[in-house]
Amino acid sequence: MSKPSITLFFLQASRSIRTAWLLEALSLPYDVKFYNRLNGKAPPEFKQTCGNPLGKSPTMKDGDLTLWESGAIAEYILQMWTHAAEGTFLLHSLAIAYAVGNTPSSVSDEAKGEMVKGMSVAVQNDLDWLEKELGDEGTGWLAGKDLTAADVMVHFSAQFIFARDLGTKGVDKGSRWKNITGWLQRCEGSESYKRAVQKTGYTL
Ligand SMILES: N[C@@H](CCC(=O)N[C@@H](CS)C(=O)NCC(=O)O)C(=O)O
Repeated sequence: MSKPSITLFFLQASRSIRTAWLLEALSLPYDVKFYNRLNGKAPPEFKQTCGNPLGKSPTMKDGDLTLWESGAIAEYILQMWTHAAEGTFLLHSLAIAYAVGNTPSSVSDEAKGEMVKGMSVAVQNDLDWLEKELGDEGTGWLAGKDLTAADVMVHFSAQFIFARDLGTKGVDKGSRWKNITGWLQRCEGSESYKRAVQKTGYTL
């Protein structure tokens, strides 16, 4: 087994528990360098080795990158899916909605169809990636064993694409993207999602 690239510099009785908890929740492998406090402070060996000029905990290393501020560390850990929700899935699918909605009436249906077909390639590619990430050997959630912010962010994007058929026209979604279909149902069956829908009256 290869060595985890993440090392958490963990100071006892500190915000470091935030980072450890998030890493555990997401099932991400990491090493811990544990330090007890000395006179209530981080001990000198913590400050000398963690790589954080402020000498505060948590500090996390991912390969050559050193990060501190527990909020920034949490964002770093979650950023891939949270940004893909907008920067990948909705970017490509909304482009279709905007293009179709703004095509002049002088453009023939055939030309419009060709344009949508061309733009659908990116959406389908994105969905194939999501399908693979949710693969049969996964936990049923995007990052870790339970629902996380990654699911919350990507769920709307996938739900919207399927509901509006943006880039997915003519595809048997339940068969090509069966993992996504099951995951959407799982997300929508979660108690927190149901409560959010009930409280807000959300519908698509
Ligand atoms: N805003 C920072 C605060 C970091 C911080 O102040 N950490 C405290 C522990 S909760 C610390 O390292 N104290 C030890 C010291 O200052 O020597 C964060 O959220 O990570």
